[in-house]
Amino acid sequence: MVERNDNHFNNSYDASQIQVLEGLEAVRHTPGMYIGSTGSSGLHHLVYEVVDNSIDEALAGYCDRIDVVLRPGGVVMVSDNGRGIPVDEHPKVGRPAVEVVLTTLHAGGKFGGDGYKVSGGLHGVGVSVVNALSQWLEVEVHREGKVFKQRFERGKVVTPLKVVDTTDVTGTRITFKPDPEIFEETTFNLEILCQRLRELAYLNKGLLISIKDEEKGKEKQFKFKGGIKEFVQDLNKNKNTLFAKPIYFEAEQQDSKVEVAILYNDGYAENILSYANNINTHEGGTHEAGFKSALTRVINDYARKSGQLKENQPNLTGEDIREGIVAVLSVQLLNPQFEGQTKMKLGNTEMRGIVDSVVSERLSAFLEETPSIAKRIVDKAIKAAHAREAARKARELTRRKSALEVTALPGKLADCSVKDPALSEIYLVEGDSAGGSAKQGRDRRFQAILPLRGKILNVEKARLDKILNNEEIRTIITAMGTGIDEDFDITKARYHKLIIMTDADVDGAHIRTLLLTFFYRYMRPLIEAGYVYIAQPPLYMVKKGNNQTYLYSDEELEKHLEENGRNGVSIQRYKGLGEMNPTQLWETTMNPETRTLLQVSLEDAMAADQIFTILMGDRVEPRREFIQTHAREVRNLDI
Ligand code: 0RA
Repeated sequence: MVERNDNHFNNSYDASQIQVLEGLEAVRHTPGMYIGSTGSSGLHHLVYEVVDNSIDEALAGYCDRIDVVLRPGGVVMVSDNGRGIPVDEHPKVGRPAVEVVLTTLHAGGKFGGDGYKVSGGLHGVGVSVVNALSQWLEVEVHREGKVFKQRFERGKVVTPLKVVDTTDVTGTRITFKPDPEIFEETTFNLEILCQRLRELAYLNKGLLISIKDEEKGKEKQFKFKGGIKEFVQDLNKNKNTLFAKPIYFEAEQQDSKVEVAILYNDGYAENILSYANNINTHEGGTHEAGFKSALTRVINDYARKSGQLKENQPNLTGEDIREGIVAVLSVQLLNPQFEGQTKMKLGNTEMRGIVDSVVSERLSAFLEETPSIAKRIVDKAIKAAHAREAARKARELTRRKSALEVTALPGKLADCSVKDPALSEIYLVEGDSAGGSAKQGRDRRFQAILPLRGKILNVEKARLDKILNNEEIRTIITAMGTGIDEDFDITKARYHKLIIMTDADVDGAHIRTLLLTFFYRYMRPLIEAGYVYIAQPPLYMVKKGNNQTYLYSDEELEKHLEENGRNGVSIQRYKGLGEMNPTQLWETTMNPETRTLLQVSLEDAMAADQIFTILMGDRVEPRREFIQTHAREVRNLDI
């Protein structure tokens, strides 16, 4: 009898072991399913995943600091001062809980009672995924006065959990090295990590998150007592705000938490950042819809009650009311459903009503109590409504004009001779001198060139009517033939490839971000149709004797020098397109036989829009750094 029980136990133990190994094998087999990609983005995801587990511990109220360290050799260490992952034997499988967490897919919330929720969504795939995709991983748990340690390789246990020391603190430390067999890219980018960790620190007020890059000798700490209140203030740096202190409230309803911070500036952009369980919901969703509908209703009600909006005047539109708004909406909920093209849209239907009711109640109370601020917000929205009407008239006028004028093409445009849009491409080229080279170097049968001069309009700071008056933007619109915004018609596109060609420097990156933001906001179907591309000019030319080689990234240059030696080699770094003669420009960047084009996805353009918005509010130095980082990112995008 005893023996049969033992057998039975062993059998199920083996069975669960096999399941575990199969699970982690699946992760290694198709890592993209779990972390999106095995490029830079997937690599950084590993860190976010581990940090998310510590954040959950902070949300449960047991942890107030998280430290991330980048060590030499592509190793990352994430420590927290939470309760420590439990180490007691898991009753079902007879192994320590921490081992189960690290080797079982989605083990997160399956034990330990309440207080430990799975965050779900993009992250929340479980730290076992990180384990499976690491060459090695070590976990160290400080708990019950002891230090427990265990090591894994490619997800498999190599040492059992052992007590290695005593301790008088509690916490968890996970150290891992992403597996180079899995990842194409194994170097972490400090700026990218800082960006996300800073965001997490804003979203979890009072939580200290530090990051140290041991090789670079750089260290940063993020901690915001005011949380998202400070977030919206920082997003408004260097801007004129309508009032100093953000409108702020938080509330709990039906197992969900809602937190909102709102500040207005005198600009025209709408910047609402929404989050669900700390994940940025770029595509919005139910929580954002609830926020917007409550905002529109409450402001209109107040505008009527206060007499600023007269009986005979129509209601203010949501867009009028959101002009110049900077808001952060952060919700926490139990089972988030992420939907949409990029899985960044919250789908849980209950959140619409929850956020709507919280915002209605708290915002109307705020307006009643603070009439001076309420008046400023309503005034601003009424001005926006007038401007919208003026813009409509301006658009109408352009439409009628173009119908009469048989659309004269801009003089600066060197058009191609082919008339079939499917075969035609247009290059938007930064600067007149590069534009000149491109005109000489192109194949004029199917390649059109439009040089763009000077600083292109700052789309963020202008309204639609002003954008229409900007010469550079008008030229692009006329050359494309599609119209914009409500009038956009993709069937009228004169080219099926629109190629942005800018210098590989900060200004070039800025112009590209501006253009992508403009296309994202006013010609989005162009991006959705896959018509927008980014040219890839070389960064270097390496000369040895009569041999010339063009190289398109720092990595390529390094590799080339390693393979061919450095002796007698001269390296030219191209700062601008203007440094290439027409033939070189054709060979390296424009000839369809040899060039590389990056097709811009909706996600890329959305990221540009996001970055753009962040940039406009930043101080100059971080802005520069940010653009430089981003410039590299965009170059590395997959087609
Ligand atoms: C399950 C239960 C408990 C804590 C944790 C998990 C936990 C997980 C991670 C991952 C990183 N840091 C972490 N800290 C804690 C609660 C255990 C208890 O009741 O003491």
